Amino acid sequence: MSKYILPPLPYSFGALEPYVDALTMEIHHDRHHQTYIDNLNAAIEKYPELAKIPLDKLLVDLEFVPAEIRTTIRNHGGGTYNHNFFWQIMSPKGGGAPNGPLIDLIKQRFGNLEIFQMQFNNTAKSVFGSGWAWLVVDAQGELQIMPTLNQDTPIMFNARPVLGLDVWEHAYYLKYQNRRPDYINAWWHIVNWEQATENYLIIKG
Ligand code: MN3
Repeated sequence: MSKYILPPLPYSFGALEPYVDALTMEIHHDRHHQTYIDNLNAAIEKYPELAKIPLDKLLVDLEFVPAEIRTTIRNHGGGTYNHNFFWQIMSPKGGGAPNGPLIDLIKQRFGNLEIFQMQFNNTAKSVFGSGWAWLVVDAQGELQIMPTLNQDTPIMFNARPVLGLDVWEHAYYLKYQNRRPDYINAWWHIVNWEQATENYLIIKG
């Protein structure tokens, strides 16, 4: 039996329309995410002792992963981890502004929500090629905006994700083609701030 399985989407493929279209969601979830999981499972099957180690630990301690599968764990384990996170951070009931402690901290750190979103958008637009933009809590406990390349994940850099946006072309190309900025702007309409706040509270313990 495979160790990792594709988690079901918490909403239908079309639920995030018109901001993310149903066909993109179906291909992104059922094919791209599934492929990361399949390749992760294939690597783990070669080294069954790794099956006992949680995925986040494997990614944080990549240097202890056998060299033969290290790149596969980094890319496909990272892809598995990032997409598990990504589906949760969107919702058909999303958008607007966060409540509670997260909005206060965003204001403290960035000035206001609009400035934060502008800086986040700039980071997301600036990722060259494939990658992600993140709002994280860094090792000092501060909110930071950071990019990652390919399927690298903030936990590999001692940061924990609150919010993350996939800017691989597979996430937007069918609807937006080369217009990544339009996809980024649209995405704020479906951001699940409740989940982001929960992520923050879990990190803060
Ligand atoms: Mn993706």
